[in-house]
Amino acid sequence: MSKSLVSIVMGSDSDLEIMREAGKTLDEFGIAYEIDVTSAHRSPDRTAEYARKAAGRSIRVIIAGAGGAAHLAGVIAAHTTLPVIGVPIPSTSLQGMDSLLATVQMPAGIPVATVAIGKPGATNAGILAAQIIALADSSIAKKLNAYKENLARGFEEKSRKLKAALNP
Ligand code: RP5
Repeated sequence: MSKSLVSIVMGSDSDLEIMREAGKTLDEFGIAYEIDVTSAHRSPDRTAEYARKAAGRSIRVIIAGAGGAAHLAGVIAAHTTLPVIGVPIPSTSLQGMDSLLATVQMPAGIPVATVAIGKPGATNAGILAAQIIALADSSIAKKLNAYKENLARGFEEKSRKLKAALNP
């Protein structure tokens, strides 16, 4: 089994359904990843250790998802120089606006690349992680080009169907 290049981590097991989308995306590019749960607030020592040791375990990018007062991505970024992508999870009555702001509003010096709330964000986190890894891996770069071409082909098909439906 190849070593994990991406770590997908989340603040609660209740975040898994959304964070699985990041894993599915990495699967499409054939990038090995690990998944774990750790909390900035409920297991702070474990979270710090997880972040400190990630680079030594072959990890190149960390994707961190959390809801509510979502400090997980920021705390992880404080303990590593690896790129950290934050996924805001809509898990409270504020529907992710709370976690979006908590994740994105990092102070200067500790960046977290914040993506959209929920599943689209988790998907994009997977793509962004692949793009970072592709900088030093031409086989992943080729797969990213194919992915974009496939997206565009899908719209040619949508356009053809729409025109056929409007002008039968
Ligand atoms: C956050 O609180 C987690 O990331 C999750 O989105 C939210 C609720 O967690 P649970 O109460 O479901 O464990 O820390």
